[in-house]
Order: sequence, then C-alpha cells, then structure tokens
Amino acid sequence: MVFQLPTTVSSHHNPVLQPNECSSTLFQTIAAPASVVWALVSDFENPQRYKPFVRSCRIIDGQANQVGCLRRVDVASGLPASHSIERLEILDHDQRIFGFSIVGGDHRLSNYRSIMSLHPNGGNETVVVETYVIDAAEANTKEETCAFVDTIVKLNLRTLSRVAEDLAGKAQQQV
Ligand code: A8S
Repeated sequence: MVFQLPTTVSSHHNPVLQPNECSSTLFQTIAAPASVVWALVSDFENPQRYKPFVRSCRIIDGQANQVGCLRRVDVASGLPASHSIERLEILDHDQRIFGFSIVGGDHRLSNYRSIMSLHPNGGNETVVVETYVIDAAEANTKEETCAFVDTIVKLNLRTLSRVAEDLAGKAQQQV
C-alpha cells in the first residue's frame, strides 16, 4: 500500500535525531472508522483498553486528558519493569494527533516519546501511524533498543486494531 502522509502531520513522523537516539515508524491499517480508533487512542487515562501489557493506570498529576497531566501505568508481571510515569504531550482532536512521553518509572527506557496520527482511508478504514524516539539504552545498541520497543508497539497496534474493529462491528449491529 502506498500511503501519503498529509504535510501537516509529516513533521511529527520525521524527527530530527541526536546521535544517541533511535527512532522507528510503524503503520497499522484498521477496518474501523477513525472516530472509533480515536476514542481509544485519545483516552489517556485508559491505555489498558488496547495495550495488552498494561494492568492498570491512574492520573497522578493534573487533569485527565489535559496536556501536561501525568499517568502512572502499572504493567504485567514478567516484564523487565513494573511501572512507568507518562506525560500527555499532544492531544489534537481535529487532526487526530496524540503524543506522550515517558518521564519516570523503574524501566530502562530513557527519553521515550511517541506520536500517533490517525488517517481516514476511505469509508470505514483508518491508517494509524506511530513514530517513537528513544535514547539507546546504556548497555545496548540502538538496534537492540529499537527491536525491544518495536515489539511492544507492534503488539499495541495490533491489539488496537482488534479492539477497534470489534467495537465498530458491535456498533454496526445496533443500527
Ligand atoms: C507504549 C510503549 C512502550 C511501553 C513500554 C514502549 C512499557 O510499558 C513496557 C515494558 C517496559 O519495559 C517499559 O506505548 C514500559 O506503552 C510494556 C513499562 C514503559
């Protein structure tokens, strides 16, 4: 599929990198309207709706869904970390752009930030584009760091697809 990003959002997905940073952009096509996908993505307080590793989440500073608020995310056992503190950076309902950064926690991800944008692709399809930037972990190469994060983000996007398609299907049955 050839997918052309609108110029208004392309800068978000083409970050300028420092020498110690690595970045990756992932795409997911979802058979659900952008409004359904956006309702899930923009709900900063409830990442567990589509992130399979998230066990619970609560707002610990600021007002939920206001830029600058902080959430504490507790993740499933068996991972190399137990929790993460994350800041809402961008929430643009018109352009459907969502961004957050990781500002604390007991994990090894340093200076992580991610931007997602949603693009209606005709009728009932949505293309999700997610770009993250992260510092290469101290003991790892950039490739190793990105491979670890890619695995998590890909799984999140695939689950987002499944949950959104499920919601869209249910909505249709009610009509
Ligand atoms: C996201 C992206 C990432 C989340 C990572 C990369 C994380 O929640 C998991 C394992 C870790 O070691 C780090 O969009 C951390 O959530 C699943 C706890 C931050």
